[in-house]
Amino acid sequence: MPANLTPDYERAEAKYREAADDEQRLEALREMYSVMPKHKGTEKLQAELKRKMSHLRKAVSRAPRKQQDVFHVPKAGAGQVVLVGTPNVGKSALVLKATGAHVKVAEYPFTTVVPMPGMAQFEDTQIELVDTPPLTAEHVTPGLMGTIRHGDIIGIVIDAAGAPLDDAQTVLGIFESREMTVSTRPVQDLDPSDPGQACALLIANKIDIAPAPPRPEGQAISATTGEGVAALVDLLADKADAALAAGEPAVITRARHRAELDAAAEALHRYQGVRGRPELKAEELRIAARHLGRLTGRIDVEEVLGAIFSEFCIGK
Ligand SMILES: Nc1nc2c(ncn2[C@@H]2O[C@H](COP(=O)(O)OP(=O)(O)O)[C@@H](O)[C@H]2O)c(=O)[nH]1
Ligand SMILES: [Mg+2]
Repeated sequence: MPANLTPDYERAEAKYREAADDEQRLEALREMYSVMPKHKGTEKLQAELKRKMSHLRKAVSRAPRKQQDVFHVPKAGAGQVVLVGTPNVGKSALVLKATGAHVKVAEYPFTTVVPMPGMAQFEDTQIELVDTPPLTAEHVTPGLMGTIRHGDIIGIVIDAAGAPLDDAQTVLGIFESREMTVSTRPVQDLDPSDPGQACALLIANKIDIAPAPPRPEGQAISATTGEGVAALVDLLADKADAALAAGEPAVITRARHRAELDAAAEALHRYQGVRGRPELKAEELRIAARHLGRLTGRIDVEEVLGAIFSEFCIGK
C-alpha cells in the first residue's frame, strides 16, 4: 500500500476487512474510494477499487433480498439528517411538521420504536429527515447507533421549555461513550474533505412555550406552530450542499446558489466594462464579493452562530 494513504482510508479499509457481507463490503469500498487521495501515485489502486466495486455491485444486485433491516434507512434527497434526542423533545413532531410523514406524536415516551424517514422540501432541494427512537442514559435501542452513524448530519433535538442542557448532555454523553468524539468547532473550521467528521446541529424545540428562549435563526423552532422550521430546513440544505460539494465536483444544485453566482458574474462583467472610474470599479468588486460571500456561507454562518446553540462536530 502506498505510504501516503490517510488514517481515514485505513479506517475504511478496516471496515472492508470486517464486513459481514457483500453489501457492507461495497459500502466500505465506496468509502475507501471517496477518502483516498486521488493522484498519479494512487491510480492503480483507484482502478482496482473501481473493479472491485463493479464486481460487488453485480453480486449485490443478484443476491436475494434479505430481510429488511429497519435500522438501515436508505438515503434520499440531497442529504440525510438523523434527528436524535431524549424522549418527548419533539423529534416526531418536527418530522411531521417539516415533511408530513406519518410519524406518531404523543405525550408519552417511547412512542417511536424504529427510524422513520420523511422528505422536507426547501426551494429546489429535498432533505431527508429521519425520526428515531429516543436516547436515554439507561437505554439505547440496538441498531440505532448504526442509523446515526450512517446519516450525513445529526440533528440533536432539545426541549427549550424543559431542560435543554440536560437533553444535550445526555445525547453527547452517549456519543462519547461510543467513541464518537465531540468537538464544538464552528462549522467554518471543519475540514470538508475529512469524512471522519460529521456535523451535528443543536435544534431547540418548543420555543412557543419556552420561558425566554434565545432565538438564533434556523435552530430555534416550534414543531407545533412551525416557527423556525423553514429556516432550519434551509440551514440543513446548505449543510448538505457543503457535504456534497466536498466529495464531488462542485454541482450547483440550488436556485439561490445559482442566483448568487449569476449576480457575482454580472458584477464582474460590469467591472470589466467600467473605464477609468476606480470608485465604480471598486463598487462592482464589492458587489461580486458580497454575492460570493453569501454563497460560501461566510455571512450566513456568522448570522446563525448563537451563543448557546453552537455547532458540534462529531468524529465517527
Ligand atoms: N408546545 C409544544 N409542544 C410540542 C412541540 N413539539 C412537540 N410537542 C409535544 O411534545 C410531546 C412529544 O412530542 P413527540 O414529537 O412525540 O416527541 P419525541 O418523543 O421526541 O418524538 C407531544 O405531546 C407534542 O405534541 C412544540 O414545538 N411545542
Ligand atoms: Mg417520537
